[in-house]
Amino acid sequence: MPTLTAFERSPDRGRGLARDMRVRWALEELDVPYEVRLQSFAELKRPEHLARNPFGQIPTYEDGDLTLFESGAIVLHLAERHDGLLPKDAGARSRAIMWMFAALNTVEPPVFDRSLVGVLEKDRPWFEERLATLDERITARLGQLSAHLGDADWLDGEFSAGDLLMVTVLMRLKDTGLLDPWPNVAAYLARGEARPAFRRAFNAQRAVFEAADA
Ligand code: GTB
Repeated sequence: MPTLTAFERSPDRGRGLARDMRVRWALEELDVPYEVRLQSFAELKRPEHLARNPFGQIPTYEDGDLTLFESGAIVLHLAERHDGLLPKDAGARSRAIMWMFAALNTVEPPVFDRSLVGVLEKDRPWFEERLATLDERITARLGQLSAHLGDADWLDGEFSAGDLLMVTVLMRLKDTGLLDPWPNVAAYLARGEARPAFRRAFNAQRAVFEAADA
C-alpha cells in the first residue's frame, strides 16, 4: 500500500489546505488505498525525511522502490497509472496535463503568496499595498478562468487531474471575497468539493487535525 506523508498538526486546522489534500483526493478518485505517515515540523528536517524530499516538506509518496515528492508530480504519477483522472484520447490527455500545470504554475503562485503574506508579513508597513497587488493579480487570473469556464462543469470536458489541482488551488480563496465577482468559478469550486472522493479525502485529513487537537 502506498504511503504519504502529511502534517501531524496542520497549521490550517483541518481546512484541507495542506498539499497532502490533493494527493489524498487523487487516491480517493482512483480508489487506491493508502497509508499516511504523520510528521512533525521537526521531523520534516531530519535526514530520514530529507531522503524522501530534499526540501523537507510534505507531501511525499512511497510505493515499493519509488519515492516521490511534489504534489503535482505525485498526482500525475497516480493519474498515469490508474484510470479516471486523465482522458484516453492523446490530445485531451495532453490538455488535462496542461491544466495541471496551469493550476500549479499560473494560478497557484499569487494565491499561495497571498496566504503567506497574510501569515508572515501582516506587521510589515507595506502589507496593505502588497495584499492589494496580489489581489489584483489573483482577480485577473480568476476573470480569465471565469471566461474560459463559461457555463461548463469542468475545464476541458470530463473531470480530470487538471480540475482536481485547480479546485485545490481555489480552495485557498474561500472566505477572501475574491471569488464573489465570479459565480461560475465559485460554482466550479463547489462542484469539485461536492465530489464524494473529495469529501472522503477532506474528512480523512480533518480527522488528523481533530485527533491532534483532542
Ligand atoms: N511544491 C510543493 C508541493 O506541491 O508538494 C510544496 C509543498 C509544500 O509547500 N509543503 C508544505 C510544507 O511541508 C505544506 S503545504 N511546509 C513545511 C515546511 O516547509 O517546513 C503548504 C501549506 C503550508 C501552510 C499551510 N497553512 O498554514 O495552512 C497550508 C499549506
